[in-house]
Amino acid sequence: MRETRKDKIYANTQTISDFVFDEKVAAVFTDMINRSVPGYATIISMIGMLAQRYCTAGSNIYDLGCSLGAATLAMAQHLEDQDFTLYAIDNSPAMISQFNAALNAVPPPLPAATNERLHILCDDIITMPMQNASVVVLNFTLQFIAPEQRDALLEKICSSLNPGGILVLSEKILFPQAELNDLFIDMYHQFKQVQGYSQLEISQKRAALEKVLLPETIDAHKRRLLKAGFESCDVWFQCFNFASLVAVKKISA
Ligand code: GEK
Repeated sequence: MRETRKDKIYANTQTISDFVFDEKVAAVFTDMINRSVPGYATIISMIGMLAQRYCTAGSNIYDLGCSLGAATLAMAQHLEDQDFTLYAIDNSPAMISQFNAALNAVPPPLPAATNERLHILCDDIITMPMQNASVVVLNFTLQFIAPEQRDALLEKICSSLNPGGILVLSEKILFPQAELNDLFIDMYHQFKQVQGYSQLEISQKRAALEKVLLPETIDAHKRRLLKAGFESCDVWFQCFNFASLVAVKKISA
């Protein structure tokens, strides 16, 4: 297994430009996301359990914005012997190449037979076709999609799901009440400090993400999910301003 490198990208004072998922970020991404998203490891492991429950024989599973494939691997490990095809998609060439390298590590994270069920693609989740899905994962990806493209993406996802299929949607979130919004952001920054990030790192990363990561309220997400055609949706995990929802497509029309 490859060593996880420590994220020091914003450790020194620098001119801040918009955050991008380039080689530098991909090289430290596992450390970055674990120290930046409270509950990340729990969410990843529960995505594996949800996939085990909802994957149906012969169906497709999609991990949209897979980065280094943490959710993909959790699902594949839970589904080992089942009949599924798992598409892991990201439009960052650096992420896809490092994900592929991790799959070829010694010892490999997955048995060869499970590996054959994975298709890792460098593609745009907005334009790529989807069909015959039982489980779709958007784990902290929708927040990076332009707001005007979000409705159409969720409609495409809902149409691609078979009846009874699910979407797992994890996002950084906003709160309508300013007092709670401020409290959760403060607690989140405290969490990052406890994880070893300095005030400089926290403020420079925040500036880099300002125009790139655009969060919404839980209500806005729920409204969009129902409008896209899901029958029901609700939050199954929340820690401060990070939440994960599950949305279920109606079993029969
Ligand atoms: C995880 N899900 O570890 N098409 C494809 N990929 C995209 C697009 C797009 N249009 N826009 C952004 N991405 C992962 C973490 S990170 C979240 C997801 C974060 C990709 C982008 O390249 C990046 O790899 C990912 O979405 C978001 O469970 O860094 O907070």
